[in-house]
Amino acid sequence: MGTKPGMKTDIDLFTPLELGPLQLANRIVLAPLTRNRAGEGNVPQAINVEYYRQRASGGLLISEASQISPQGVGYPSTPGIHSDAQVAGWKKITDAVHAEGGRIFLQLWHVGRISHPSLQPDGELPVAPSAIEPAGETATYEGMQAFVTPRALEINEISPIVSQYRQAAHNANAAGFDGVEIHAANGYLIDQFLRDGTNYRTDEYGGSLKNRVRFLIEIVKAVTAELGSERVGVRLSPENGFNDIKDGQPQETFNFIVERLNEFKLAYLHVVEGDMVTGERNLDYNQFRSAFQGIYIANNRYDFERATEALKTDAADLVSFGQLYIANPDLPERFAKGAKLNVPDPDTFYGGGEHGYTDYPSLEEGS
Ligand code: 8OZ
Repeated sequence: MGTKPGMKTDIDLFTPLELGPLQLANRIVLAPLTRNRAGEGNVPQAINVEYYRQRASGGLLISEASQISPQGVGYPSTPGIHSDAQVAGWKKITDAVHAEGGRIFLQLWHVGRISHPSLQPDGELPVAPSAIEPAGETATYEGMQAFVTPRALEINEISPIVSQYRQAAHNANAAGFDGVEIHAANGYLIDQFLRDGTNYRTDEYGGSLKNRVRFLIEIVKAVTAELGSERVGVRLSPENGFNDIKDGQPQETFNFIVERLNEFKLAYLHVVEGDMVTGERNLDYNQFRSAFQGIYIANNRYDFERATEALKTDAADLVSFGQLYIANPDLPERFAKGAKLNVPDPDTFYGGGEHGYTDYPSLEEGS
């Protein structure tokens, strides 16, 4: 039987995997998904507990993006991990997931310029590496509003934000999470530092690639010092244009970033492959996959067939699912049985209550 070198014919989505100290039951990951259903004070509430509990049979769950500080907020009803009430709210979620035998990481988030004064403390301007306005509009409590020009961070404001990432990781641990994922993707604050299209700084955080990566590396150092590197993952999106992010040389930029991340023995690298909105895919993701010396999670529009293929061709170790997991709380069981999938309803992705959130039927309940 002519199997190609590098093929992993014995591996599929149901092969367990060791992720640092954790034994994952399968290779199916719940992608981090903003659902805008946090309670008052951006505190996780009862329906959020039910949502994660329903999805606990995935090998690993990654929480929706969660703000490290009030300044990190960019959308209505998104949870944080900076207040005691938020930590207590998350603890109920991690307890529920663990009671089902699941594993869960928290995604650490600061949106940078992808915010609006109406969402910021004291109505202040959002902050960014440079004062460059994103094109388009953003969701606020008062409906869609135009983005504003952010305020460029002063150099002495950067290390306090790095410390907030560390404190947030500390809080995630107190909330019972198995680890954290640093959200360095999708055009938010860290990504704004990484890209030449949003970072015009002339100090040590801008200009050369080495300088643009400095903010991410300082955060990785701080967070791994807090939790141990085997409990920390990083998410990148090398060619995603979401949130008006641009880079002149994404393959080179991200090859360099991946090499820098090898200095830490991270739990994993999580990559949004291609563009989130259009699905277009032009970069060579095998370069990132093979350069990274650790577990690689592939994401963006995978289905059962493509995910299985990715594992068998050694293009990934784990695959995360977004829309399919929104609509199918028992996605691993459905994949295992080759069962029909519920169809996701985009109208209920962002905001609302139980409908489109916790009321997608399991196989047992029938559709
Ligand atoms: C879609 C809508 C709002 C936020 C991301 C946190 O892209 C998000 C997000 C996605 O990472």
